Amino acid sequence: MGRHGRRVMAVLTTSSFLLFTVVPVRAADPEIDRLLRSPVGKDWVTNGGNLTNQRYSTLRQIDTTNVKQLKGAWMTRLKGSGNAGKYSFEASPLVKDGIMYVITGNDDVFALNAKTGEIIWEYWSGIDQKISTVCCGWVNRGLAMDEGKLFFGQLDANVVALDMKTGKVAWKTPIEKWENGYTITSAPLYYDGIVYSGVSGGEFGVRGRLTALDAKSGEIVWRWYTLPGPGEFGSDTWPAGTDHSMRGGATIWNTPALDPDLGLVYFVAGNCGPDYDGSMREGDNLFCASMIALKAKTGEYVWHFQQVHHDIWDYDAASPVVLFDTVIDGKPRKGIAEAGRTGWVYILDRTNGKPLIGIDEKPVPQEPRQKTAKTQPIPRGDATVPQCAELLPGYEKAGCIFDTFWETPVLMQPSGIGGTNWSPVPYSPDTGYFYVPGTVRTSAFTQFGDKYQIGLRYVGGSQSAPIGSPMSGTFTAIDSKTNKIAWQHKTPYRIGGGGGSTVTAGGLVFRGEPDGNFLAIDAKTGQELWRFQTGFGADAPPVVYEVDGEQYVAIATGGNQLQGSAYGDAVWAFSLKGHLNPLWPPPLPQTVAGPTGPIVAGADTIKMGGNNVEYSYAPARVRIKAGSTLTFINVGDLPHTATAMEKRDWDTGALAKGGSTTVTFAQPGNYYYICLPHPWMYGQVIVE
Ligand SMILES: [Cu+2]
Repeated sequence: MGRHGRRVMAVLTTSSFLLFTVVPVRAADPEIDRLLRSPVGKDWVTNGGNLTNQRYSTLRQIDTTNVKQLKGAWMTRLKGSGNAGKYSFEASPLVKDGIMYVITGNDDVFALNAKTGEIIWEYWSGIDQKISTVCCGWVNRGLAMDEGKLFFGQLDANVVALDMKTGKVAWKTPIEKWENGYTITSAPLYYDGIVYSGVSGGEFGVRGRLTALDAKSGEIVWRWYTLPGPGEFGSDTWPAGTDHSMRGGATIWNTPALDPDLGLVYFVAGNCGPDYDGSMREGDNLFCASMIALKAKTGEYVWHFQQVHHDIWDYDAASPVVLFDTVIDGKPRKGIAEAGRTGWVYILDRTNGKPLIGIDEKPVPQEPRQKTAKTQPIPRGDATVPQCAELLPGYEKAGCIFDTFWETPVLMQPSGIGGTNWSPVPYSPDTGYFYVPGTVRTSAFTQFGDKYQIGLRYVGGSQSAPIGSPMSGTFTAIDSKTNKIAWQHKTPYRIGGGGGSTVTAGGLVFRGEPDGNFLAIDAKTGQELWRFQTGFGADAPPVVYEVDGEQYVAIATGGNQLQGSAYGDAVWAFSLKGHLNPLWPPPLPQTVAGPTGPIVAGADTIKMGGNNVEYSYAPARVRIKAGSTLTFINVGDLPHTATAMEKRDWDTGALAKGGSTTVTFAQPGNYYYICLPHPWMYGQVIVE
């Protein structure tokens, strides 16, 4: 930048006329930078559409009057990449000059002809299939690009650049080591010569950070830790004289946004570690569950807003921040918003991090053993999901958001994987609405402590959904001027965990459903106008582009293991001239928590991670005689446990790939169990 700066200064002193021709050259990559700063048109060059993450396309060939004619233009299978139960396919494809680039849950990248779907080149990541520090499915949320390269993070914690023409590796930079708990799942952001990448691993006692890399060389330009070191700003929100903040999580699960006029890069940091045990980390614990603004060139701190103080519920911020401009009380304002797992949308002024509509600090229930924060920030407006749980048989207590828990399970809503999770939230300047997907699910929260060991899970408790409890979702238009619901759909399946939507100037919101349907909705009224069965879990955010004058809408359909949707390896593109018809519906996701499948009598072995479905027990339900012994064997890739639900009075402990152990069931009864690292894996043993 220094060199460019000097050149511009020199021009300034000689001629103000020349300034007009020189200023646009300030950026290293003029065309991509111009597209990133502009409303989204023909190309879709970054995960969120442009620097705002609005996912708003100005294309209007497909609109509310003709969307019923939409059909598949092409569908391409990506040669089996990421086509197994351990993967989620959540990436937004990028499109530039008629070529589509898409990355799968195995970090494999494909270039496709965006008009025909034909594969042009492929990059196979070859990542280690034994990465044991994956939190919530093998996933990659997308790519970034500059003039000639594609950028992405891998699950092995490398940031990689590929040549866009050939798919060959241009550079590869390790951010950290997966063995230490660090993985990358977010799509990076590219702008003005810099690649910004987050890091995941908040469940493994890591220290979160945003890393800025030189796009040309891959060198690290700066990194900003989301957890303050001793004496740094925010360190007084952690217990003095301890190193708990060094393993406090606050990882970055999603793509930053950037305001080039203010020169700021924005992002959100995730949950505190250990997730459910706050006993040793008294204080607000900055910068867990916070929105943060840094100077884009230097990484210097500018402002932050913490959404949840001293998080013990896994109520983190995982959805990308959205920048938008608005008028409030007659004054133009620069806004930023983010939808949290709490079910609220947090709307701030992006110049200073102050609430734009109003967020009030209010007293909340206290649990001294958890060192709970006295107050929490409560946004004015509406939540998109219920914030109180109902009492269920077998439990002593049900509570509302920010209620407390210790060793006895307490039912709460939203669950820690409820509200809006990783899914992006689009914003339409036409309607002024945010389109917010939400998961409705109850969790039984418990604390049981965890000893920190590098590279192992460090969560300090659990939050499984009770057996038989319902799971569903909401899709809500939130008015950005009031933070209130404009319209809302109840959805049959959980959403918000990975899918998300995109909105167009044609007045349409496009979004996938975990049951495979791809929908078009009237952005103003919420009315459903079109649906199409893609044949695979449609749990990725769609994109909109144009080739040779024809508008397309595309979505990756490969399922999402956390949503329980059917896996696959397909990309679909739709247009008004398309002629492909829908496929048969795939198996449906669960709407009730608990083990499924037939009860197998007399089984003696339970396979964990088998049948190409990593997060499963097979058979999941067995009937045995009292005194029988069951062998649990891990045939999957990740470490799994079988742990008695709630009471934890029997437990296989963590079994690595290939590991096995036995459990003898002496007493008749009905025994439910879960996998502690993956509490959405359920099993049942009926002992007679
Ligand atoms: Cu597991």
